[in-house]
Amino acid sequence: MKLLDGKFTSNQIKEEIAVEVADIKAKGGRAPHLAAILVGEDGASLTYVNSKVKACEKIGFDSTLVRLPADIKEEALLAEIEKLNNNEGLDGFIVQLPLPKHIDENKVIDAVHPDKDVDGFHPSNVGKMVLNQPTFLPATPMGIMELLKRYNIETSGKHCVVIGRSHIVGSPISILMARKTNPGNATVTLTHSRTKNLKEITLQADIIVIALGIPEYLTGDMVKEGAVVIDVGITRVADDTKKSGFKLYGDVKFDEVAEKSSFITPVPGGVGPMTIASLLMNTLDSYKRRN
Ligand code: BQF
Repeated sequence: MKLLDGKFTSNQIKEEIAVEVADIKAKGGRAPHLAAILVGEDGASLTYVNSKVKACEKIGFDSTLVRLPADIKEEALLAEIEKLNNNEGLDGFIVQLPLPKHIDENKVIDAVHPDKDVDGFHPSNVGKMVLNQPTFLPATPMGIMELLKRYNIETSGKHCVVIGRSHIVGSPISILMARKTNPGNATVTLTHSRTKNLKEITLQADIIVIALGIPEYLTGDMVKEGAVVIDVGITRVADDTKKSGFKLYGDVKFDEVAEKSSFITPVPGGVGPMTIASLLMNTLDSYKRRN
């Protein structure tokens, strides 16, 4: 088993971007600028958005965090989004998900201008992704593709089984893995909660991408010898022995599955850091498009 080290790889990418940013600034250019809207006080969301801001600082991007109360009205949130759409000094922004239940996530996604949609969630950008046109790819699937690319993992002609069909991970990664690109060109099976005989399917997988949010769901008996396993899950489970008060669990029973796999992502330090790196790459791309 070899580790797919997302922490290491994301640091490499951040270093590459930092060099470009330093070069831009040395030539008198302005810094790329990413903004994030955070609604409410959810602990995990706050951690995620803070690590995005911190990553910006580390590589020389400008960043802006817009914090809004959990009970903000939908129209008020849409008005904030419109302000960021019209802010010429911004290269891109994200609205941290999930949102409070009284807010329609689809309306929010539609409101972000596609040219500033560095999360790649707008229907127009999803359409471009499907058509293999240049666009912002959603950060987590993009990070997985980047990890596969940098570790030279062969995907062409391989059977990739995706577990979970979310709009954020499962659905887009199945599209990217099936596209006529490298990495890509895989034969993809997209499985979900209605799938029958999942184990029969995963046992045929050369590559498994699991994005369920169910701790340790994928066990050793479900994995073929030599498979590549990508664990997108990150669930916080209370743990008094930890300083933070919780431990992070992936969707993979790591020790069992590691024994069988050729490559596997750890949790933490696997896909998560690659998500952040991809967001930064999209922001730099947006900057270049605009300058
Ligand atoms: C790591 C996310 C579920 C719902 C909304 C590094 C992140 C996570 C883990 C991170 C995630 C998950 C993010 C690690 C952003 C990934 O070291 O393993 C970074 O910050 N993520 C998000 O913004 O929203 C989510 C998961």
